[in-house]
Amino acid sequence: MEKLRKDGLEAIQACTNLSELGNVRNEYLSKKGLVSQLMLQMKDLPAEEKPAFGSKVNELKQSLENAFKLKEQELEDLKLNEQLKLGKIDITLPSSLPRVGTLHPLTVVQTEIEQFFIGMGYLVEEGPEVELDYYNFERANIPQNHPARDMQDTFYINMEWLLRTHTTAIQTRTLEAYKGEVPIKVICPGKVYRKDDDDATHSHQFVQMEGLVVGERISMSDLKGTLEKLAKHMFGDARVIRFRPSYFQFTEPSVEVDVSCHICNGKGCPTCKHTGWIEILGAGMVHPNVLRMAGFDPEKVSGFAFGLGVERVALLKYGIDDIRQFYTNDLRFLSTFRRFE
Ligand code: FA5
Repeated sequence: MEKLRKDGLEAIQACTNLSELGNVRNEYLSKKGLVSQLMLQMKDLPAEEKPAFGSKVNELKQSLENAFKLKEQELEDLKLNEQLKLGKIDITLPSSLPRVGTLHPLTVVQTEIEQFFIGMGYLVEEGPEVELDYYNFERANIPQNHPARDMQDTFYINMEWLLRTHTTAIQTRTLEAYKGEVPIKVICPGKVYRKDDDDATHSHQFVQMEGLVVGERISMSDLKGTLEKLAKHMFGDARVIRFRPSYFQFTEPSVEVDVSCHICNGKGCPTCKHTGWIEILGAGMVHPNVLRMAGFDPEKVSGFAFGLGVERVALLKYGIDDIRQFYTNDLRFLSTFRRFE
């Protein structure tokens, strides 16, 4: 019996993994194992020795059980440590960055222009894209059948409704809403639509931003100062701007404002159609007829207005050579604007 105990304990200690330990357990403690076979010898003993023999075998069985349990725990710990070593996580590795979207460059530029004007006390006004002919043209001093309508080739829905061709439609609505009260200082952003042929600087749908200031003694020099400040804010001092006399039915006098081309620096290239300049906005002093139609007395108040193309500003600001890039939703193009947010 002592030899069995010694051999058993040694066999248990010699095990290096749980499967070997299982085999040793079977050999010693299963139903037909060595300890059970020892029990069978009891029937050959005299009756008085049987209890002592039985309790010795039980004690042997118990000590082997204990040794198995301890060894089992030891081998399980070993296995777990090995697994931890294999699957070790290196917490010093940099984590992978989640994909983050970006603001669209036109949104970035629109917001920047809005912030510039809000900082000068302007309010933001919006209006409908499906607009009445009345607000888009008539209230802008462009009556039915007037040749000035040809300046903006229009998507008509029916005789009365159209897709607005300029944000001047928001200007005429705003003038009406103020019911002759001054001062008015608003900025009106929004999408506009024209049957223009798409090319590097033209799109059939684009974003305009209208500015309107009406009050006592508002003059052309207020307009000029405001636009010069805007150009410097958006493009820095390196770009040059110029004012050209122009014609709009709803302003008198009227100007167009160009910025020197960012691609060729004014020398002439396909982007600026070899002129060295890119037109960004139209402007002028609000026509007395427009003021009168909205209930203002042009003898007492005056105003300036301008309408700029947000895409044109974005082209210049970021040195992009084709306006169509803004609408193709190419992620390779859009993701380069993350740094501008
Ligand atoms: C107008 O739309 C006038 N309503 C602007 C205005 C407002 C003048 C208030 C006076 C007072 P114009 O058609 O020039 O004007 O357009 C204004 C600006 O929109 C242009 O200077 C240009 O920057 C941009 N623009 C015009 N057509 C397109 C086009 N097809 N694609 C992209 N931008 C355009």
